[in-house]
Amino acid sequence: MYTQSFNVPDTSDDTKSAGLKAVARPPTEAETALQARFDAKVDADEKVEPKDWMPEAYRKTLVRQISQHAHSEIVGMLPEGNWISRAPSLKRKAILIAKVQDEGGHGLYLYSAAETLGTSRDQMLDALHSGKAKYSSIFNYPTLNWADVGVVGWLVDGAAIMNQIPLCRCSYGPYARAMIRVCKEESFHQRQGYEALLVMMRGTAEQRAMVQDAVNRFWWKCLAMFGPPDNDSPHSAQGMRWGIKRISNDDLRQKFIDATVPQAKVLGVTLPDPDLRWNEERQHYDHGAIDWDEFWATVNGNGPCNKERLATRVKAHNDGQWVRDAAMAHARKQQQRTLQEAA
Ligand code: FAQ
Repeated sequence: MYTQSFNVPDTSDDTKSAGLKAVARPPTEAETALQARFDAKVDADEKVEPKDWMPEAYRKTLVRQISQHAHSEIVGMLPEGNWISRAPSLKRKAILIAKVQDEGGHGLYLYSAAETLGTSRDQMLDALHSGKAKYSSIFNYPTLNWADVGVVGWLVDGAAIMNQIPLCRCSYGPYARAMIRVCKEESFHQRQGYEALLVMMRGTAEQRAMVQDAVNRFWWKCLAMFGPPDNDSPHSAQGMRWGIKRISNDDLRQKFIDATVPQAKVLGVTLPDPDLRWNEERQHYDHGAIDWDEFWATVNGNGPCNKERLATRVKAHNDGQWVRDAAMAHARKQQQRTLQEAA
């Protein structure tokens, strides 16, 4: 079932220097047995753990997805972090600080989960800072006013939860377990955003207009967060077969729309899609076309804030060098003390 995972390119120096195209060797008997055990585990819905044998392609897929997810969490701190010093009250400021701090924590759980697959945090951060690694498209759009902060909580965290709940059942144990706590925290994030918007909607006409404007700007970008349509999603079929992805991009997008339309009604905002209507036959909402050209331009580095986000992230990393140095010096001192006491 997963035999394509044996097609790992041969990178031996002999082959490369001879300019030959690598040909995958047939699997040995031992490898076939390991593969069969892995397949059976995935098919039985058991967890794959760090020390278990796994196909190289499965490992690579997980590192790709988990590190992208971790990067999204820490870059996702930036658009909201901007608003901590401008929050309208002490209560809102305290909530926002807690939320942004949670996102940093999610990044840490996720980097730790990816490290169990043999990739170091430095490697992952280098890939992010050099622009090679991806992070969620949504964080390349600006948060222009306080209503945007509420909408990020309601819609961006709402979309993130919809995508992440099935990941709690993902086949890789450390990722699945990290997602349980992440989802609980995201749920608080979504509610605080919705509640902040409810308060604004009970305020002045100007405040209501701010909320509507923020919804108009974020709605389509949130739908794109779920990734390209299933037919254009190169990783979906394999990810689903390996039990990493449980629900497809399009199905999750549909679930999000179906759950969000009634929330928008309660809030008193309209969603900016003239084609959005209930389809009795499908028992789902139909929706208009998503601008995938804009999505890919953003994913490929040309969104409104890509450069600014990356520059801020790199600066924060460089400014924090002294903290990492101090932590390492402290750890070395502790280790020496323990060794001296044991001697
Ligand atoms: N943005 O074949 P697929 C959050 C890329 S966390 C950028 O469908 P796959 C919390 C994809 O990586 C939000 N790139 O790929 C928070 C691939 O590129 P590659 C992040 C995207 O992996 C809230 C290519 O397109 N959540 O918001 C996007 O099967 C508030 C082809 O796509 C996660 O990462 C996108 N939206 O499915 C924080 C969840 N979509 O690698 C702060 C875990 C697709 O070939 C404030 N990840 N691409 O170069 C996943 O579930 C999956 O990786 C998908 C993509 C669904 C994102």
